[in-house]
Amino acid sequence: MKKTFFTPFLFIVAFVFSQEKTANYVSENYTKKEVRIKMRDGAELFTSIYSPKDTSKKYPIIMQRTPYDCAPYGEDKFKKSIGPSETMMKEGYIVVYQDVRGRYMSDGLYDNMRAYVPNKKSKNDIDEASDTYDTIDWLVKNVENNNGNVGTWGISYPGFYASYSLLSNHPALKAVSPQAAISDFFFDDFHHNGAYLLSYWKVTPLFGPQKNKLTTEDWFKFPNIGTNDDYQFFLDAGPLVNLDKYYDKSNEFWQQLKDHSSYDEFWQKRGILQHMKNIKPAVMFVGGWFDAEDLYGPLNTYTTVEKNSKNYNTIVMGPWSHGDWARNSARQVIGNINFGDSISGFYQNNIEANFFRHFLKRNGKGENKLPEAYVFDTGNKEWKTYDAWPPKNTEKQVFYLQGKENLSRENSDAGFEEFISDPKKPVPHSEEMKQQGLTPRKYMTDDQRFAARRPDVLVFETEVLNDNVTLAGDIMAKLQVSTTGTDADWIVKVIDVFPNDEPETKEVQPYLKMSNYHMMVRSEVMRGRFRNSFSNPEPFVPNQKTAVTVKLQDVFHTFKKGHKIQIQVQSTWFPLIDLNPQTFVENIFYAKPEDFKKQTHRVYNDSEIEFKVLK
Ligand code: PG9
Repeated sequence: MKKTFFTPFLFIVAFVFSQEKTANYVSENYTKKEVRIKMRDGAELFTSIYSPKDTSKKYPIIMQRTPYDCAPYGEDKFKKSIGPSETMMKEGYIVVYQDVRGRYMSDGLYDNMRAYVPNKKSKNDIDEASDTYDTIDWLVKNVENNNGNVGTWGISYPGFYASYSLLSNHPALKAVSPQAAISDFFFDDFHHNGAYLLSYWKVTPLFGPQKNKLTTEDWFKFPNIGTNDDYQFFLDAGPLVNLDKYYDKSNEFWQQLKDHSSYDEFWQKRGILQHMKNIKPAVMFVGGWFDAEDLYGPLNTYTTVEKNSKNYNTIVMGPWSHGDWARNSARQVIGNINFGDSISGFYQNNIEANFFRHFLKRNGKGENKLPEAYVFDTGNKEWKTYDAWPPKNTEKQVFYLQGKENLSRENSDAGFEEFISDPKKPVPHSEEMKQQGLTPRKYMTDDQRFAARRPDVLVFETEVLNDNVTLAGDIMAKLQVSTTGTDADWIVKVIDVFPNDEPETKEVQPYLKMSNYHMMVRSEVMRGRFRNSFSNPEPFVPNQKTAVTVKLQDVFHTFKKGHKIQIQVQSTWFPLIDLNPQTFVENIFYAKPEDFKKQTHRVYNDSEIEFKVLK
């Protein structure tokens, strides 16, 4: 089009008009009903039903059960957009939202990650599966113009309820898409391998106090800590019990976190992976390679279903942070890294909409071109499809943490690297003072040069790569370590070191360059006390060489020719995770100031990093 003064103006008009058009799309094309559906034990769950005005055909029902409200409440108030995407909204579905038991306008008490009750004996044996069954049963029998097929979807905690819906075994449930689905709060969100995510402390009120009436408003408050400097605030706070003063006894969840510092029956019974077998509906798991909150969940729930069921079970993993795939961002940028344009649009239109259309509108009949695994290579920045995840054509390749900061395929050194780990001067998880948003996300692709220069961060890197190396699958860091103390955390980071001539981009933050950028590709912590069992923590014997395995979640990343693979190892990561006193105590939440001691840690050169490399 000829460049004229009017082009930008016309663009603005078109953009505003399109937004306006979409903004009223729901109220212009859907009717809304609000009902209270009675569960088998008598509790009534608030349910919002959006039905297409065009009643010339029947529609499947697609439902999201959520702890995060069904706002706006009132049959005359409409959401700006409904369903998994605008594409599906415009295609036409009966879209249902439900406040789960104990939240907002629904009856009952809330139970965080409510445990599944396998052999229900009475109508009072309820869980999220029975609530889903009773809801679906009512919907298919009472909602006008439905075609008898039901789907569920949800992101994050709603993703957990979508996974849970698979256990309802309602015959009308035909397609489920758990997205960034929490599977177990001891490995998703609030803990990683037993280390407590201190950076989530501020959001515990979200699930803390029970509401005392039906309400359309939040009944919980987040603490005001009066500073942007989370690092200093939590360092000054000292032992975790000192944070009690910000929460009263009604914050049950904070109390539960403190009282269950190991993987005990409280957490175990709430994990959903143990129940994910003999699944029948079609399932499409979705996750983001840089999802800081729920990466364990989607990957491990997909794998568990794949192992224990014969149903249609697929996975989509894109270059996304938490929930990015559901946004309409033209450009997919996380922190300083731009992964390309219209990636979430491509997913919504070509993957998600096809999945639900195939199983809910075509009853699974006809050709379905979707692959087992639709995965985005975050190094080459391109989609790939495979008939399995991880791909069958990978091989294990082992590198060793050798002397002189060498990450080598040879294991020729028999020594160790050592560093002083000081809880009073912990390694920051981010250079930035303020945590961006409710929970930290940007660190997942952030530059790690700031850490590489600290004496308490060990660095090992390969020579410049002569060929591309594509990692596809999990990464096992089999460390050989020792400490002068009796407890320690071990953090392993996998970093893509860009060449000095890496082209600069407009996304890179001020004062940073893409030249020699140390891009975080994957990172994980292992709380050393849990090295043999998450339920039975054990101290270290001071100065005794000890095996600690850190499993890092799957990646799909090509380290290009001219780049280097770097591993960083450290023992603090603050305030992303809480401080390990490095003295073995029964429960770190109740550690005393005198328990926190500087210790010397060693990483021996026969420590292995095991990659799954695409052949
Ligand atoms: N799993 C996400 C989350 C839960 C609790 C605290 C912070 C994040 C989510 O549901 O968005």
